[in-house]
Amino acid sequence: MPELKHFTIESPEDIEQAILDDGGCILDSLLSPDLCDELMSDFLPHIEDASWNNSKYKEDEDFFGLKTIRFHGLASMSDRCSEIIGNEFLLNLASSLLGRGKRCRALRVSTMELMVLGNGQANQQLHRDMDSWAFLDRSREEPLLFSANIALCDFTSTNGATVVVPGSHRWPDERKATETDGCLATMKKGSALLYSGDIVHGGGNNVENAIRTGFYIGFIPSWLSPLENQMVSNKPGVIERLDERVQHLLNVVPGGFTVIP
Ligand SMILES: O=C(O)CCC(=O)C(=O)O
Ligand SMILES: [Fe+2]
Repeated sequence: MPELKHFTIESPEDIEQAILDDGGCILDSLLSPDLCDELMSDFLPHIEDASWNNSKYKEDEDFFGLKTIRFHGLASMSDRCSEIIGNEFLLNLASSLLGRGKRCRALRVSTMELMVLGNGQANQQLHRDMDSWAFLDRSREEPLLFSANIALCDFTSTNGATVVVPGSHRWPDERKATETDGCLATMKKGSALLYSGDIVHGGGNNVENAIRTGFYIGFIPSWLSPLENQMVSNKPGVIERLDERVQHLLNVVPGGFTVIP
């Protein structure tokens, strides 16, 4: 069985190399457990109010599954989102990774999503997040989407830890993953699965009687269209009150976050 390498924030170069070589890795202890608990207490009332498979679109069931709750507009639910959007470590890594091809001079956030899996959620369809921009070819070294799925609780082999197929970011589209190609991104609360938009992955199977919650944030070059319009997904006035730098990252003020040359 393949495995994902684990790192700490002390080794940014090794992390970047692992994302280039394997398509992803796990960063232990990105956020403090206290910050995760605070984020969860902000999100919990919204989760409790929502129904399973809360997408407006029936066809989304096939992709997301039946026992999942997904939210956008996260800045309206928690002021602490700014700490993730402005996280220096993630921004520097995103800047270094996306900047490799010299085709990205500024970056921004594509979307943030809360990914809640409940008891009975089956394995999600395996996919590449880059498929959201289906017209882009994948024959380049650097990713055009760099994502973090931050564990707001422990991700275990029984509560839906993400299934990841290391190396699949370099596979041709027609190659299908078999069961032995994948591994589970098990990790502690506060750790994050860091991955290229080209890697094959999907949410795992939750057989526990507790929810599994991941906080997704994806970074793209500023010339690519973001998936989420934060002015539309958030309540009026919320985004306008955020730091100028965060507003740049959320595409409200033009310019994005300048990539280190
Ligand atoms: O829930 C997860 O761990 C991953 C979900 C995912 O990959 C997606 O919805 O794109
Ligand atoms: Fe995904």
